[in-house]
Amino acid sequence: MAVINGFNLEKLISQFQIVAEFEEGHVWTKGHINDTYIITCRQGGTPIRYILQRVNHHVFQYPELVMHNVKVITEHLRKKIGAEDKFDLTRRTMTLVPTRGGAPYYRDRDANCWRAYVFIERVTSTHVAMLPAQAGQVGRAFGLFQKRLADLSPEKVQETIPEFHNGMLRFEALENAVVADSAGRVAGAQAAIDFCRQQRGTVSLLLDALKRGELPLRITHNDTKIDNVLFDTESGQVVCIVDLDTVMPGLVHYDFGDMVRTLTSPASEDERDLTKVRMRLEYFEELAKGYLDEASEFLTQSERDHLAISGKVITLILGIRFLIDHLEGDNYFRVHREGQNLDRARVQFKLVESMIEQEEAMKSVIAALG
Ligand code: GN1
Ligand code: MG
Repeated sequence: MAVINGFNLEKLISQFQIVAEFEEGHVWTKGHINDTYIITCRQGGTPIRYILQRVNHHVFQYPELVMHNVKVITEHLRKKIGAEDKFDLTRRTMTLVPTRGGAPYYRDRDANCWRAYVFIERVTSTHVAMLPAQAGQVGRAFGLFQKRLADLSPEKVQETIPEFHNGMLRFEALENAVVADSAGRVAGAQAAIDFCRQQRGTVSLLLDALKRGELPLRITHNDTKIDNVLFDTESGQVVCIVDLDTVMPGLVHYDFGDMVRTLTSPASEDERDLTKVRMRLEYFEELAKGYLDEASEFLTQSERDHLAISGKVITLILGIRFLIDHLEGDNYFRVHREGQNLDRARVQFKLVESMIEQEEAMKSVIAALG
């Protein structure tokens, strides 16, 4: 199909430096924020695919900053990875296709921001780790990702969503959403709201340590869920890390914490059967091993000391964000059924409980790793 959701995909893709002829396009439904289309073109008789995305400008109010960051990061990673081995470079790092005028994005008449990436073939992704070893692979991949960016000054990238991980502000926003009750959903979410209030002290643990000067700012990915890692269909090895929209100055704990959230639980982010949701220590152990294999060479002692608590902080903050969105009528995270954001929030809170129960064990794992 050439026209979907009122967007002429054939016309849009022709704005980019592609010589191939358009064949078809369809919607890619994963991801909570941007609109994604997979475009197939033909070049010399061979199909070639691209990712075409409309950046959500409600979430990213300055898409040009996002695209500045993506350009800086992809170019840096390409140099770094290419210096190690040039084989399959456009599979092992994301490659932006510039517009005909050479810009990193195209703005349409309605001010929508569009970008095109080379499609990475022969890969799969998952939202749940299948084996502890897979958690180790992902930990290593993000450790390496941070390491490759460690020589890039954090000032080179912009803060695309200010205060993204500011738990205290998220907590205040939750209290405001409760008072406003704009969608009439507060009564049905009382237990979840109470849980957040009990955990109030947890939300700011990382930011407080940053403010005290105990943790350094680095360039981090900030959305390290397992879904954002592509695995080779044949070998099962990590090929590429995707979704660079929130790469910005941050704490390594935002990345490690989100990995603990998504790599250790056997359940989906929106699972309704909460008995399935828990933090599995054997997955945590492999994740920590893999991550530290790459990251120990640049982490400070204090950064290491905060790794074990990062999961509960990041998971709680995301739970609060899902809960706020539920209370406000699902304006931010895309939902596919009613109540999905509340389900997502509940899963996060159950995971936080499980992480708190096993906090000492997680600390021992990290300590034993050197
Ligand atoms: C959103 O769009 P997606 O799935 O990459 C969100 C992340 C959350 C994640 C939870 C900009 O990411 O912060 O951790 O959902 N991205 C933004 O699945 O808010
Ligand atoms: Mg994202």
